[in-house]
Amino acid sequence: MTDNHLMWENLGMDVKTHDILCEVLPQAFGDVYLTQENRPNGMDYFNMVVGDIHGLRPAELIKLQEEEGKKVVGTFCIHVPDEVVFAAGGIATGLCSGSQFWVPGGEKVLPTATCPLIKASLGAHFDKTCPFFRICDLFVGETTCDGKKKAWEILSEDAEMYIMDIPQMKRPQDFKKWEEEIRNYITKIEEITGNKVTEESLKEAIVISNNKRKALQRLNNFRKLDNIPISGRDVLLIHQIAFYDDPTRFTEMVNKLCDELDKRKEEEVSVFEKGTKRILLTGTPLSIPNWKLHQIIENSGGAVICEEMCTGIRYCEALVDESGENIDEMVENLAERYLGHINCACFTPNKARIDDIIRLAKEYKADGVIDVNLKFCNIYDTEGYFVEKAMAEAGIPCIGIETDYTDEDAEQLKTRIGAFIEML
Ligand code: BJ8
Repeated sequence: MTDNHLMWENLGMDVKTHDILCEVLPQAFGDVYLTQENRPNGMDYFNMVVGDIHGLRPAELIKLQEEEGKKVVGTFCIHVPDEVVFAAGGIATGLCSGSQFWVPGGEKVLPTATCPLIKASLGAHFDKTCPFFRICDLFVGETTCDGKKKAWEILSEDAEMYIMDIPQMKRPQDFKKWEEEIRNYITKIEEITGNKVTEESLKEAIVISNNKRKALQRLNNFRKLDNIPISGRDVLLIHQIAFYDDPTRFTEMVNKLCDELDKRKEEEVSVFEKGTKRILLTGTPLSIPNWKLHQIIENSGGAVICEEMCTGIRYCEALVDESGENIDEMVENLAERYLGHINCACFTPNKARIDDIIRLAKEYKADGVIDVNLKFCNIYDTEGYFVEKAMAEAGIPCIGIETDYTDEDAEQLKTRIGAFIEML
């Protein structure tokens, strides 16, 4: 592996502190991933990406900034349409952070009773221990939950931020408002990149993003089989990398993996023993490198077969209608997909999410559902009431769990999840 220290120094990172993260991450990855048997060869690419996650892609982004004048836009939520950035010749990258390593840094500026995802994201920025935060030319926040809304104000003291005001309902006037927000976002991105979003470029960006979604959905479809040819944790990793990688290359690599899985399907290869219980996860996102639950579930006699999460189905299932002929129609189609088809708990009411969980549990033949809540996320925690009620009515076994990024509750989770799986 190349030594990235010079690049990190040039980015103004706290290299010494960051070295501590570099020491623990390979061990964690090895424990969760490399201990698995019979992994598809197509995982090699994703292993490589994550093995040098703070080196490879950051170096590529810096090169594109320096040699081609490209702008990098960092986002924190799947409601923000990447297509706009791509259409203006920019690069979009996810910034949500999934490690406890960054949480204490976030707690220096945020209340302790804030969800770990927000604390880790701000910690990664203010501690200067994540190259992606250093590289971005603009951060784009959104008004989904209260924690994020207020965190953006703090982040904006130290970085250029643009906020998209996401409606909290899905009435016709809310779609109109979201269209307006997307139009304003186009203007902002044009200003930052110095490039115009044209009919051609937006159309092309919609196709590129849809192709990525289709590849991910092709991958997810293998998890509906009785013989599941890939583990849940591998699919989670791919979903997490989707937020960072070049979209066209990523799509190609996912499709290549799927070609291999097609062969496994024919040969009825499964990475799980017969009788392994099929678990659907729903709830708050699992940002990289948050692999804790998948590891516990899959080491306790379960297989994760679907994530009704933003690091899962919510990210890839719905496509943007490609038939838009002009910018107005395309913006309307983007609004329809990015507001209408993402069922985040920030909406009221949010019955479509409950319907999705029931539908997905059937499609993926789930034996049980685990409703996951990141500690201090009020909206998903509260919605857990409806999730548990609906699962009981539908006769689908379900438990709710709350966790954070530490390993302190690992033993307790193993006991609870183990008992749940045994009962299925
Ligand atoms: S669309 S889930 S990515 S907002 S877990 S920060 S909600 S307190 S991450 Fe999210 Fe967009 Fe919704 Fe998805 Fe707040 Fe809850 Fe934390 Fe959350």
